[in-house]
Amino acid sequence: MEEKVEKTYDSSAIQVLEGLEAVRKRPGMYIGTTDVKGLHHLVWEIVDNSIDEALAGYCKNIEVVINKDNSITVKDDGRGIPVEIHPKTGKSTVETVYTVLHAGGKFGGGGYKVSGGLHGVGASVVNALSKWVEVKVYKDGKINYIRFENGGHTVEPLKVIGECEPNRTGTYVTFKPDPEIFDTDIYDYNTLMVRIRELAFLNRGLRLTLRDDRDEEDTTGETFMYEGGISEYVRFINQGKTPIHEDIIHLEGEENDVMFEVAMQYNTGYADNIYSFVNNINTHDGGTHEEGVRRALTRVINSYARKSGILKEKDESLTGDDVKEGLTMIVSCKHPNPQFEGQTKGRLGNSEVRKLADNVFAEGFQKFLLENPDEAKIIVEKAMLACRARNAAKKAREITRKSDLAVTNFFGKLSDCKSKDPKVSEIFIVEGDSAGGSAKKGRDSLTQAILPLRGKILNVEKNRLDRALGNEEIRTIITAFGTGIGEEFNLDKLRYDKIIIMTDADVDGSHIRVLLLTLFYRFFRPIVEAGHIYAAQPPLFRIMHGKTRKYVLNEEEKEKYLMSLPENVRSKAEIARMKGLGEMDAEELNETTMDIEKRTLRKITVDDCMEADAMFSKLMGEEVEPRRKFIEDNAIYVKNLDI
Ligand code: 1YM
Repeated sequence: MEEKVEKTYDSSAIQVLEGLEAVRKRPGMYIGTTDVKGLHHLVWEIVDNSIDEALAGYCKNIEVVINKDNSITVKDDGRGIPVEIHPKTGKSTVETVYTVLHAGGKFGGGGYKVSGGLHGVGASVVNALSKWVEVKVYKDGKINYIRFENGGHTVEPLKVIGECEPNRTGTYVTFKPDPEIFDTDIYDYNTLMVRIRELAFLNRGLRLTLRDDRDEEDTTGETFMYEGGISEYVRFINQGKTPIHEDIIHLEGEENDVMFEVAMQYNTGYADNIYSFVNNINTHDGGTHEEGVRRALTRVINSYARKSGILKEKDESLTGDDVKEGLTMIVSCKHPNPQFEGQTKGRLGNSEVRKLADNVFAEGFQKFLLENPDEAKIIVEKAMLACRARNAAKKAREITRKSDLAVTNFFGKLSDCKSKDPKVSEIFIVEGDSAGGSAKKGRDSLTQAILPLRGKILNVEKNRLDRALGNEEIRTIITAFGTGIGEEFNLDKLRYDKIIIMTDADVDGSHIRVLLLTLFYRFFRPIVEAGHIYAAQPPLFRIMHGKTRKYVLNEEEKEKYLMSLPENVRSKAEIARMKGLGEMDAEELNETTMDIEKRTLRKITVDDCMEADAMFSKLMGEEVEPRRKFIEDNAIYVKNLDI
């Protein structure tokens, strides 16, 4: 008998090493990637164990420290990982948790055991992929310590290294990712901070701290704790937006150990910000929890709108799209046995959750509407406006779609290029008729189309798609692009490879650029994302000496060029500051700004557009205070705000 026991023990020990070796051989299977994302994933695997302990009701504080050597320490004040000998492995439970693959869930019992990152495989995976790991467990007045090296080999088995106050408990883990496994070993503070803040929002009352010991100045770290939980998350997202009702609606319910909660608030904008989570994991593709809420939201608003008489019998019912306009919403579900579906496992599949979400939301939201008739009216009317706009936009789209591309009149002032090959075609959107005229003369008409813009295009901040489509310049842009808009948008139909914004380098020029970027960001985001938008860079200076004409983009280049000239030439050089595009003749414009060989273009990124959008909201949105502040701060630069 005894022999048999020993044998079992031996073989399980071999299994252990094989297990962790498998993780090192194919790390991608366990943590997705070994790039910077995988590096950060290790932190979440450890933090998840602390979060589980918090969900079980035993842990109130979690601290994450980036150490000087880019190792990470995670501390919690939970019960501490059990230290007694584990019956199956004959080793301490701590050691078992850190050396047996998938050990985490098997030992506990009860609780959610669920937070888990992408793969939820836990501590042993971190150990397998680390140069070294140290675990300290504070429990029963003792400090227990164990150390692993080189992919999870126990070098110091669990031992007591000191004493602590009898009621102090917790687990401290420090690990150093193995540089042989990861492409990089540098942790990014912001990446850790954003997720830690999110975890604080998603687990109300839990205190999470992040400290960066690489930073001499960071002595206290940043602490995140939100008594309001996801309500505070909604308020955080709606910062800088204008809510249309003061109170954030927060509803929750529980059934068979499944917890469901939702927080929401409408703002005056047209976009929706709906995020859903299951066990603190973002469900990008939604799933049953989100579906339940959306279904109930549409149903309850319609039924309230009808019963209260705001929506008349002849009016059509509001759709899911109508009721989510300007909605910021966080949906969070905690489930002991979540089924994640879809290619990226970003969808919750458990069908019972749909009903729970629907019931909890419908009941609570209906109550809110009945108890707050003023807010209810504002919310319903907003959805009705969205509905009207949707119908108007549909009509307008039909017009742009039906239009015959051959009818040049419909293009307004567009001078199209001869080529119909999108790969070689480009369109210049040019500020002003006079620059437009020069551009038309100076262009390569085979591949370059010119669209002059008269004055300033419509302010899309204050106008929905339907109004925007009523604006001739915008309609011309849409028709010229060929992609359609809204539901019918199709990037494959884009008629130009490059869309080049050509504006003056002054305040008006930058206004037009901001307006265009905002338009693209709101209505043509995929075009921006695919990298088709550019800004032309007209020169700021012309330097003439002898027969040479040299154009330079900025002050710095001017100095550089002048310094490269011999002294006697430099002193005679004539330097002119270019006032605007209109000042250049066709030949000059071609040479400096349009010629594929000579010009400089700047690619516009989504970040540029987001910045433009934010600036635009500040300038043109309904919030008066940010606009006042912006004008005050920038009064010396901004001369003309009458867009
Ligand atoms: C910094 C990392 O791992 N905390 C942690 C882990 C555990 C417990 C408490 C715990 C769980 C249970 C009972 C239980 C774990 N225990 C296990 C296992 N922080 C960190 N805090 N007692 C303590 O689930 O029943 C795995 S993780 F399996 F040993 F119970």
